[in-house]
Amino acid sequence: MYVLEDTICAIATPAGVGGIGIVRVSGEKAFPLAKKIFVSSHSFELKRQVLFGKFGSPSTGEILDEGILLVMPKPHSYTTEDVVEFHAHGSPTVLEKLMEALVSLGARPAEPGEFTYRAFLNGRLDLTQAEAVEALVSAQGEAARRQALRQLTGGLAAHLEPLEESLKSLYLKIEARLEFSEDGIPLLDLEKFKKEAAAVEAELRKLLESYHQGKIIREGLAVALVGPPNVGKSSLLNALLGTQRAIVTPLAGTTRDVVEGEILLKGVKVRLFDTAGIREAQNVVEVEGIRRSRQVIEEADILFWIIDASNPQESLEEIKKNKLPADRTWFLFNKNDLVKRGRPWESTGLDPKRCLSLSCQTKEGLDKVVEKIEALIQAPTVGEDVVLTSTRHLVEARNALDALDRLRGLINRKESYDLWAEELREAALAVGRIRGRNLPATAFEEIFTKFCIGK
Ligand SMILES: Nc1nc2c(ncn2[C@@H]2O[C@H](COP(=O)(O)OP(=O)(O)O)[C@@H](O)[C@H]2O)c(=O)[nH]1
Ligand SMILES: [Mg+2]
Repeated sequence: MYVLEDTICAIATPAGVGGIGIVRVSGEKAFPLAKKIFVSSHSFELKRQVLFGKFGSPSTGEILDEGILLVMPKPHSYTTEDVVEFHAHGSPTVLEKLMEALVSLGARPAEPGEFTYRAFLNGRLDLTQAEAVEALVSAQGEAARRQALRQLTGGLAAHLEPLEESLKSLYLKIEARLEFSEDGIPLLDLEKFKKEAAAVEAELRKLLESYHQGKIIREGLAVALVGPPNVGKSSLLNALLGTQRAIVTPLAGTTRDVVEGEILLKGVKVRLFDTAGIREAQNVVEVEGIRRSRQVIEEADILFWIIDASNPQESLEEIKKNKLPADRTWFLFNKNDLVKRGRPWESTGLDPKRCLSLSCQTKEGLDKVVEKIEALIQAPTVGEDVVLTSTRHLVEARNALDALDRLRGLINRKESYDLWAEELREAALAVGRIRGRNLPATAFEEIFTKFCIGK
């Protein structure tokens, strides 16, 4: 894993040509190295400052570029170590030369995420915040940016802290009664104890539920447009995208493959999947197309099962044949321009609350479909957008909940305190691990190596 004593350096700006390119250096030698490379008429000492001058090769003395040097002495830097940044012209050649110069003087090219790892180890960020750095860098869309920033500024950490504290205090209550059982410690107020444990459990459960929403914000909401052929799935995709993305024809079986398009709603990326019509396939291509449709049905967050309002029979039969997940499925009656006004779902047996009527041709009702998607990008369930954002968080929150669940069983069965203590300890450790406490070194490796170089 990362060697912490090394002075590390990396190009922090993206590959390619740009106005400015930044090389970042952190560690003990950052300052002496900068002194050898930075050429300026001013002498400079180790204090927080911005200097303009030339960058020279330490071996040949050749000038590589001119630019700005940022000096950030410890502990007031990203890593809390001595940090310098060379702001040069954004030329890959210049930046490579600077890197060569730094390495020749004893710095080491940084591994992905190594700067953030140091910030974490030195206590400037907890693990949820460190993870948020990467989430923010790769955020697509406004909602993902906001979520990452909230986590970066400690939103999740602040939410977890009191939970961990409560679990620890519950643990200590039991632990005290374990060790000094004879010492006249007052009897445990069991009702109060159970109430406190239940409160933590409820909070954890809310956090767990927030994971799904967090995922939607980060990765987007997947909406599948499914149904039999010729009902207007491709037409709906095009209408929602506002382009002629998918081919539309009066022929059944036009769409053979999954066609994907993206829109942004409420700052969240919505991924729309137009699929091959589901029916008895006529040939091998269609068989494969329908197989892919079914896969999309499995994986999508939302299913819009589309029905031709002027000819609903085939669609209704297919609904019966296909096991649609009731909690994710909505029924869209399309082509309402061809039928008389009213509720086309009457006498179909479908839940009216799950039905919408629209026309891709006249665009009537399309706004209702958009509103439906927006409503499904739910309002946050916990506090101010505090959400679990990674499967790592999810697993640990589940571990904690499982332990509390077992604890409840132990209490009900009047099992001994040492078993209670074990579960409470496990729950507290699991919550702590979300923030990076008590984790093995290999876990960090897994987290930080996903970062970009220079971050
Ligand atoms: N009248 C009417 N025709 C539509 C509407 N939506 C789609 N169509 C027509 O229905 C046929 C099949 O449409 P398409 O989008 O290819 O259906 P898909 O097979 O489900 O993808 C095409 O001829 C479309 O022009 C609508 O709202 N009203
Ligand atoms: Mg189609």
